[in-house]
Amino acid sequence: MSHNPEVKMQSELAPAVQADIIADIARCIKATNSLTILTHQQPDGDAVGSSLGLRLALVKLGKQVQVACPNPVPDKYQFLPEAETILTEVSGQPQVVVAVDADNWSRLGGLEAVIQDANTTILIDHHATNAGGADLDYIDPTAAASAVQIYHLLLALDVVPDADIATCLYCGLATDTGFFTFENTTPEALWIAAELVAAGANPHQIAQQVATRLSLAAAILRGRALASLQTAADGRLVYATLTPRDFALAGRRRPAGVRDAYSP
Ligand SMILES: [Mn+2]
Repeated sequence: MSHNPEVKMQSELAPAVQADIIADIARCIKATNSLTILTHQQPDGDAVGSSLGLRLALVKLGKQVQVACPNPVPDKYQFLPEAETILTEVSGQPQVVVAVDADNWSRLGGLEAVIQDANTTILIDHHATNAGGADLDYIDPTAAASAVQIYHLLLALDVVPDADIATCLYCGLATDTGFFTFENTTPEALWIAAELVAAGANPHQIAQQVATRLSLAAAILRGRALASLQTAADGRLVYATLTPRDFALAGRRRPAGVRDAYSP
């Protein structure tokens, strides 16, 4: 199949919807030597992937960058490039702070105070409920993931994603779209996914790490949950029950959230 010169690249087809604020953030970043990236508690694939992708890009620009999250990175995201650089505490007194994927400040948990003490705050998030409040608010509910916004920011910073950056951002985009099955699977999400794969992200390996592989404990819990299914309200309600004994049988402590019970 020959290349069709009529086919335009994603960046031409889907310009960032908030180019002005992105340009402002890019200018602020370029003028800064040291940045701190924060993301939300109980981090998901977008929180981890977007933060790490942004960190790698800023390091490429010669910046000093630390990333912090109130909770440790879940095991299934530890494969991401330089995941070990994510700290649970902030060192020093950061002047420029970028909050990523946090739909409100309280989601930063114990790190929220860092925002109050900073000179300049930048918020990058895609939740429609986000009320903003940073010095530079880049809130775009049309973005499928914060990873999409980071991608647009990297274009504004003239950073071409390498394979590591692409892997981090693809992980964020894929997990927030349910591996391109949720309603937020827009043309833009797919174009950017294609760009990230072209840049070196491996969709198969990332899906294997994040979604396909299952630990024995998680498999046992899923099995017991399915075996416990009951119906109510004339079959309109279906529910499953997991008791402390189920968790003990699976060799796993009862997690804080139900979703965690299922995590690989
Ligand atoms: Mn997200």
